[in-house]
Amino acid sequence: MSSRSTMFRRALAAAGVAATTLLAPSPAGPPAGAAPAQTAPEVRTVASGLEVPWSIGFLPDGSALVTERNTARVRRVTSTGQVTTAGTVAGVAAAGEGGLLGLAVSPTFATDRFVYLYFTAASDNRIVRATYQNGQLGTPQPVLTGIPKGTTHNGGRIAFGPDGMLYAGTGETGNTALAQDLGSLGGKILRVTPTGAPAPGNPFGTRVWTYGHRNVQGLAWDAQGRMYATEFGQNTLDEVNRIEPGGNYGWPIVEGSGGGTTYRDPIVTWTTAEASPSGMAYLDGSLYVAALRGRRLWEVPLTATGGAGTPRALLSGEYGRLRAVEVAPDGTLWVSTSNRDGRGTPVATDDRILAVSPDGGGPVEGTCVTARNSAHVTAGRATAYFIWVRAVGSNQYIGTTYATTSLRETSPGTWTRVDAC
Ligand SMILES: [Ca+2]
Repeated sequence: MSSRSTMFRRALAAAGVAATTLLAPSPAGPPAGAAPAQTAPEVRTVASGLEVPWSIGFLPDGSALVTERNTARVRRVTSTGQVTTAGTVAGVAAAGEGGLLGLAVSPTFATDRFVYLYFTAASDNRIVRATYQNGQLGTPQPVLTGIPKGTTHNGGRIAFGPDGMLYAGTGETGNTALAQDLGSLGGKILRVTPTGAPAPGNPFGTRVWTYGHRNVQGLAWDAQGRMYATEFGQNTLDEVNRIEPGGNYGWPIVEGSGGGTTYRDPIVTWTTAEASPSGMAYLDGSLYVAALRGRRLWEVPLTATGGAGTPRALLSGEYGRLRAVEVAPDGTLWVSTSNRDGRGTPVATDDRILAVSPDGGGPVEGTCVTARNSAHVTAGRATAYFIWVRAVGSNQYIGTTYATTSLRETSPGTWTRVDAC
């Protein structure tokens, strides 16, 4: 049973509904208007015709800003798929794996209007920030320059952590020695203040948070604030790592596991053909990893202690190379294709942004759940409300009646009745 179904069983138990009730099929069947039962993810194409969309960042209005690696454009994509151009970033020198890469919306965007960008310039990789107002990107100002650049392994993912600090995944640019060199910004995960200074509490008193990385393009935090990063292996093993300050993640001495006490072992490894992992997001107890060469979206369920359960492959081969994944305000995952990056086989509509519901749609943890009572209205039981869940594997809806309208998850695993969503 998926984590989401488990969550709903927990929710119902918390609401005073006996768990055994869920084992009986609902006499009324699925609520009116419910989608047919399915175990496959539900996928909606949000936008098409983009060019190597590399990073997605959501604005408070629910739309997203999207970087395009080679054109250096920042596009705005609304939830209904309207695409406009917010601006073109000056100074981007796109070549090889470099170009306009990461994007992160300021956690205080409502007051400062800042959007942060990571790109490959003529002489380095750098982080800048620019305002975004009235649909237009302002003039970028440098935040952090001097990150080594190369034809390959430029890293490029940036994200604000739960601590309000800016994190960046960098690459060793093909010069493997940089990864173990604490004096270089290459082959690292960096942690800086919003103005680019070493963040307070960093393990070496510098901008370095962790080292021994080959090429980091995915950063995410779980609900407990634990940090994770993806990493491209060379020829054998890609990695998902649990990130702890000061850690040495082994490259180029160790690829994959086997680091002993000196190097941190990953919590997941894949062959490079199965993965080549770029972006990563956390949703509902799982990490989701966008795989380029692997042409799939990996779900990595997390254990209570921050380890990994058995990964599950989604969308295998269906959409080609996948680059970015972010949680949208509606609880879906927005995933970008990367089929026009020179290594893919694009179709006419590429590149695309997809909205993916990993468990086939339905309510999402963390949001408010409104019971749908139309089936019971039809059955003459208008005072009772109906909560439904989909039983993974059986293709059946299971449900029960419930005498209130809505539940809201007030803390992880704790659901509270509310009058309305
Ligand atoms: Ca490693």
